[in-house]
Amino acid sequence: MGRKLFVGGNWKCNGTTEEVNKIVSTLNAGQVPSQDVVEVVVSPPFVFLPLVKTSLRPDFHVAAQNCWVKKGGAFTGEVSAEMLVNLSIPWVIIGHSERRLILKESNEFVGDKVAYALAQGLKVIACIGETLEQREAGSTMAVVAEQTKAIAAKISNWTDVVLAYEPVWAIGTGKVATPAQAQEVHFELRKWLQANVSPEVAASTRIIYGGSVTAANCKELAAQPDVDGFLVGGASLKPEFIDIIKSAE
Ligand code: G2H
Repeated sequence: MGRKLFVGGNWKCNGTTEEVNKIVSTLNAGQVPSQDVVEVVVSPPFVFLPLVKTSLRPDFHVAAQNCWVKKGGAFTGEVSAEMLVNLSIPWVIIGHSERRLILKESNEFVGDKVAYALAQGLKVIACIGETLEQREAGSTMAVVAEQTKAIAAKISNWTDVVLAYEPVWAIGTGKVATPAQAQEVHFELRKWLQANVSPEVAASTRIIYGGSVTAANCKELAAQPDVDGFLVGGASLKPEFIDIIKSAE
């Protein structure tokens, strides 16, 4: 069976109650292909998760933007995977580059988080990607392989994992990777999974692209054989997110 297109909206640290209600209204009114064709997941900040979960159309799902690396307890400011499960939040984004770079989350820490979240029953959007310096030094594949290896070392079942390739130089910069650049890395990542995990996991795991995705560039990216969807930031706060979902048509 083919891989179903996945379109995620990462709202990051944005929004007021009024703005969230407006985005949800726009999403609820959108005419999009059925969930047999495209899986849509939006990721509001933690505080808006219950509001979005109750007001969002049932064919779209929600994700948290992070969760704690182990069972909850004395970890001030953190939100545990158990809490997300308790609220029936099905998905979580882990390892976004903004957390890796600003909050210094290491490859190993990200791997541990992915494993813990999966063990609690969450589905995970696991993010990887190289910086501009790393790309210019020719180490893109080595970097993303190392990040993926740290995840692969901690998990045995990839069924509930979506791998998001997000080159840091393309994030929020308006400088999207070309379809060829995205395809090249996605192809290599799939090859890495084939050699280091299994041919089945390589064939079935969705590898999505993130970094300045818009309605204007999504079609060409989605046409690449190894690009299975998107993680969209800025454009997911706007009505054009509906057009990005329609790239499945
Ligand atoms: C990459 C992406 C969403 P943007 O971070 O994860 O954001 O589309 O704004 O580059």
